[in-house]
Amino acid sequence: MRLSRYFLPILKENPKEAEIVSHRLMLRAGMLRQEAAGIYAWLPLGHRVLKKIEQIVREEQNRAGAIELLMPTLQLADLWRESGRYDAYGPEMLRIADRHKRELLYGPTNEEMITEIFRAYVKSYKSLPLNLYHIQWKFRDEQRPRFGVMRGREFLMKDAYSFDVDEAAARKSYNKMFVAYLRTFARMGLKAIPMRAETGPIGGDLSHEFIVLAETGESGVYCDKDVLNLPVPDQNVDYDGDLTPIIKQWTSVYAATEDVHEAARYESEVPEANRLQTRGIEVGQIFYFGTKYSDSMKANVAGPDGTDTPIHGGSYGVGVSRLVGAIIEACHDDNGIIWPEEVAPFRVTILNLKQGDAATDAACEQLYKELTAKGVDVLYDDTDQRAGAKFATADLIGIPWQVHVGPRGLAEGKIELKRRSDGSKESVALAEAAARLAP
Ligand code: 5CA
Repeated sequence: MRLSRYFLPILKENPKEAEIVSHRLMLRAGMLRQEAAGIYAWLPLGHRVLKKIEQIVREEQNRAGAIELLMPTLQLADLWRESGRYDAYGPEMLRIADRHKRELLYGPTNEEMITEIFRAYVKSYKSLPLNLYHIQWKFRDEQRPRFGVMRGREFLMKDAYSFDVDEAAARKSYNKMFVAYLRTFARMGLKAIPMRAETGPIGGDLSHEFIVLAETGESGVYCDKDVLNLPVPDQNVDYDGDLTPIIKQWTSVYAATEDVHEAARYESEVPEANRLQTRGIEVGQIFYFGTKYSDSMKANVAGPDGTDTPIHGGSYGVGVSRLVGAIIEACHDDNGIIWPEEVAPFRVTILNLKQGDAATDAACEQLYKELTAKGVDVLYDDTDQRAGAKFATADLIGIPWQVHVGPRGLAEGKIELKRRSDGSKESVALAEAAARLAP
């Protein structure tokens, strides 16, 4: 992509309305535009990151055996009357009427709809286990939307729903999602800690929130520092095998949100030097809620003995749009964002330090073409800005690799390679640059 033809509306000034660094940097880097309180347009740079995150979530859901579908954003109120949640959900639910005065709502979550789909088709325990997910926009009319994408009203969520014949099988499905979440967040360069949590309006009695520690986070948390160093399973983890050793390892170390924190247990289990009381960002939450929805909505299957039994369910959410903010909170410095490679909007940015100089232009063009041919995502800064401004923009938008191309280096056939994460610089022969930068 040539920056001269791209749409990257960088802000020079710090936007006043942004209270936390991720919101400030998203606005300054031209990733996001607020259209109404808690409702945002994703500008091209932000959209690229959102899609990268979405794809990692998708790959790890698929690896764990979940199956993707897509449900609509609008749902019938009557469906929610069946579960009893139409009234229970309260003012957070955006209620809408169509031209025939039928009551609709913009879905805040999809337990009811997926249960309706399930019961229409699945009649026997032989079709289980089943885990269906989608990645779709949600709406929650939060009383105080704030911190940009962190607490929006419209936000992108991955939500998965598992169906099992009994509690033991349902716990296996829960464990699969638990492991998939460990992998998902680690791939994005995040340390997300599973913590025991309250179930809230989703219901049930077993739940974990996955929390990225950050002072700006909205959740108060208590944990044993040892939990920060536990190993994340690699991609060869066998989802059909016994996952309980992994779950035991992660859940035997104290980690709880303030809602379910037990002070006495904390003090007896966690040595004083290991106690960590801090705040964090909830990037995902998983629930096992048994027969809560299958009882009320009559989602039964014929069990092995032929009798009708309500299925045992769980639901599993990831805050896809919130993750963009969470990653920036974890990965930035005074100059801007530092994207982990897996979620970066581009892998490489070429800075032409003397636009209009024939040799510099030619070298940049050559490198741009070579990298593009290798399938590398490149942003080529071919604008007529000064070198200093180009450096500042590149640092702000956080692309992992910067290639500085100017007449001084080129006189010796060299370019400068800068790694955004640690600022290290290296002089590399122009002819070798493309090979170095291909993944
Ligand atoms: N049905 C369940 C699981 S699918 C559910 O809705 N869970 S949830 O309420 O915990 O939401 C899932 C994830 O969505 C949260 O962990 C959080 O990361 C994200 N999320 C929730 N509310 C917001 C919001 N207002 N803005 C941005 N992300 C949000």
